[in-house]
Amino acid sequence: MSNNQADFIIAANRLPVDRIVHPDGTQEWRTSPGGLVTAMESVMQDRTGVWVGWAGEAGEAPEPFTTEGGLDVQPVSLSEREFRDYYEGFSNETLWPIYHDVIVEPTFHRRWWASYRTVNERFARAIADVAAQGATVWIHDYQLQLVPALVRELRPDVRIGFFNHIPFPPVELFAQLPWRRHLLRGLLGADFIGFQRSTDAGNFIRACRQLLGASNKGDVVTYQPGSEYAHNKTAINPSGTLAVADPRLVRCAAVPISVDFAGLEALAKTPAVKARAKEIRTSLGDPETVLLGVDRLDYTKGIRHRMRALTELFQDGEITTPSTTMVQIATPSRERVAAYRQLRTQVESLVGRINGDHSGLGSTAVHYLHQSYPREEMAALFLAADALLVTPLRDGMNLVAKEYVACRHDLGGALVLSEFTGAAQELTQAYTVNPHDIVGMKQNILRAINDDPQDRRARMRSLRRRVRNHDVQSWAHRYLAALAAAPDKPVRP
Ligand code: GDG
Repeated sequence: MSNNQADFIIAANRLPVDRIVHPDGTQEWRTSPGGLVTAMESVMQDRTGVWVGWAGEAGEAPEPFTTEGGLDVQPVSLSEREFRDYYEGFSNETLWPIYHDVIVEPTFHRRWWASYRTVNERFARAIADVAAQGATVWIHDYQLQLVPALVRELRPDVRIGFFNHIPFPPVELFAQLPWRRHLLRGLLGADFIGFQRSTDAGNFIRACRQLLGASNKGDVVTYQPGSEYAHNKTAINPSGTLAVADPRLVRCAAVPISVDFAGLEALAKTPAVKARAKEIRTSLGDPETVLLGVDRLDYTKGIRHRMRALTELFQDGEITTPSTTMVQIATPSRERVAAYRQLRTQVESLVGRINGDHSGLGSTAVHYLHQSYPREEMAALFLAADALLVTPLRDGMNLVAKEYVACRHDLGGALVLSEFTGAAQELTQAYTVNPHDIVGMKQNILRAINDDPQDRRARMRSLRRRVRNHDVQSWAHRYLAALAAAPDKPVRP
């Protein structure tokens, strides 16, 4: 893609491609399948689109290229040091814990913040370089919160949307961030900011009111850049001036993300996946009940709480091997971050204890797999499981819950779902749990297993209806319609 030609730009920390090096030394870039890619394909049809992001390898960025799937990508470079400071540091050790209810303590380093700013500036320049006059720019997630305002400065002609995939925290937690106002001002460069839940949008609006002196009418925030310095004598204006620019209107609303329902359903209906699901049950010893957990190994996902409930269910004799077994897929994640290494040790010690106490020869209580699998295998696991346990302490949405529902074309299975996920707002027919309430969680796991099959099927039917009618394609269309209609024009007082 040459300069200034794209009328639709997606910017996300990571490009949806992986470099594959073949044994003969040749290499190719393979598009990693995922909901976001499918959604983008469905909205890119009549547009000249380009995806701006990091290609996944530190050092110099590869030249822009087109994948074999026809996706134009514009790689942005990250040095090894930037990967540590901007990505592992500021994004994952500062922002991630603050945005997830401070489940672990956040770490603040000025060096990390400086790197976050530098990388956000680089993304903004890359976007400004490829954008055609009047283009639409859609920026994704917490790693790029300064990009909307930076792009607006470089290219006031483009329309800018931002979507936050993770929760937006209550202002009491957000206010801990030494750079809280910079982040808000960065986001307010957008015309439309989408969140997973209306609570997230509300939290953001409250933060803008309290920390920037912005006002709002419903979901539209009016912000006058520079005005907070006039009102708040303690805030330092970095430019040293009191210049107040035109007020901006920014709409902030919930547009919950979803999954490719039709694609997943079709995958789960293939003979190969159905046969594999049977094979999985056989290899588990044909138990009556298979429980399943699928998570990135992240402290937000509530894996420890789930294992505690499971321990007690085995201890109470409510479930026993070999008739019940649990499969826990824990996909490796952020392994250089200390909190993730600690979590791995804790989860593995809990699993080891359950298995030591409750497994027998040839009958394992918990099959724990610290690996990632192809999507066909995931679909087969979903089909094989009598109940999926999704128990995060906080989760923006949780796509795994929706993927499970999309795969259960047989109306089998049951979903146990934490009320602290975005998905719980929509999937009200799930067995809802508070993961901090071990007693309640145990009761609901048992209900999910033992309820009348008719009731379970009715619940699954209703869950499927919801996800079918609100799939990832409709999410992308809804988002872009809201962005196109956003009240971006500056209002003269
Ligand atoms: C963030 C927010 C929000 C996992 N292991 C394997 C695998 N996966 C896939 C799942 C699912 C995705 O990864 C994980 O998505 P989640 O939504 O569950 O969680 P996060 O990674 O934390 O995502 C979250 C999401 O963004 C989207 O907005 O919902 O709240 O935290 O698609 O299936 N896929 C394959 N093999 C694995 O081993 N193929």
